[in-house]
Amino acid sequence: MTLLIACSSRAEQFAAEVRELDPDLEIRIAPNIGNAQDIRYALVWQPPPGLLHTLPALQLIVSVGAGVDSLLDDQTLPVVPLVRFVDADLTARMAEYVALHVLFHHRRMSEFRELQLRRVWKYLPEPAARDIRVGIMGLGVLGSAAARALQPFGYQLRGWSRMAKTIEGMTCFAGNHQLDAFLAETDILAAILPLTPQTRGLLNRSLFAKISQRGRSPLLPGPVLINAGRGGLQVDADIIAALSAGELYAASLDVFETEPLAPNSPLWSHPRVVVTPHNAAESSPSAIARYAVRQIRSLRQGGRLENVVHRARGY
Ligand code: NDP
Ligand code: OXD
Repeated sequence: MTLLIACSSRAEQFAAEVRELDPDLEIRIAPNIGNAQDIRYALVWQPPPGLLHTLPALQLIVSVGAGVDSLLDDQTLPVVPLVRFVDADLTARMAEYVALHVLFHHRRMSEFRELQLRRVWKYLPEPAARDIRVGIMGLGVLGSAAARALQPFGYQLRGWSRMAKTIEGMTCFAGNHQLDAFLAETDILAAILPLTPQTRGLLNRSLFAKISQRGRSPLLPGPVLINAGRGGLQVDADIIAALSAGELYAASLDVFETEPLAPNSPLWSHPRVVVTPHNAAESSPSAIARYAVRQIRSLRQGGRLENVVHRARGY
């Protein structure tokens, strides 16, 4: 029974953690696969496309990421259960990220920071949280945790998902036919969607134009975009154009069309943009190892796997 760890980073760390948890499990680290027939399980993060296809006895793929878009892009991905990572610590970190950036822009911190650097003591009007509508795109594990984190501040919460939902304290919208209505009721938009063919490029200029512009004075100076889902959801150039045109007031971006973000991207230096290096919700190697070992044991014992990806849906 052999586990292959095929991760573009932290592979040795994962291996050390798994060894401690299950010393009987043989571990190989890609590209040192050995006899491919031995490998029953794979723990992966951005494995080379085609690699998993070369493992004829593979029974389970555990994704180090909560998002599995890059795995599903591999047309040769074996049709065995694919389990994505879901974890309380990761979820809490995403909720923190979203709450932090909603508060940051609501409280106009990029402007206060600029004033501070110029040693200017100046009051800027700030609306009450109860007057701001935060629209969350994606109401899964992470989006719903972000909503719970925002609730105590008193924001008006709006949510958008694929299937209709009822969530206490939130007005929920679902499907493409309700997207415009959702945007029209949103001042700060936080995207925590998976990247699928349906969501690719969704955060574009025409969508920004549909976000409520009610936020303009005396409320927020304009709509805010937060993207902590995937870079492929957004069109970087459209964000820059919308900021320049005043269609967006500010943005916090954790993910980009191309990562790392190119040194010459205007997003780095835009005064109303916060750039973070895809670290909204970092997952800990020990939690990942525990999770992977649990899934492997479950499979061996004929138990239920957790968080199995629905391939046709793409998440
Ligand atoms: P879930 O699968 O739990 O939730 C996904 C949500 O997106 C669901 O509510 C789903 O709707 C909704 N959704 C999917 N497709 C559409 C669509 N076409 N239209 C409307 N809604 C849609 O995922 P998680 O919450 O665990 O994670 C979300 C994403 O966050 C991951 O896929 C990953 O890309 C990203 N991520 C980013 C991290 C970072 O550090 N920046 C860290 C971890 C994850 P429904 O409920 O109806 O199915
Ligand atoms: C993930 C990520 O999908 O870190 O888990 O982006």
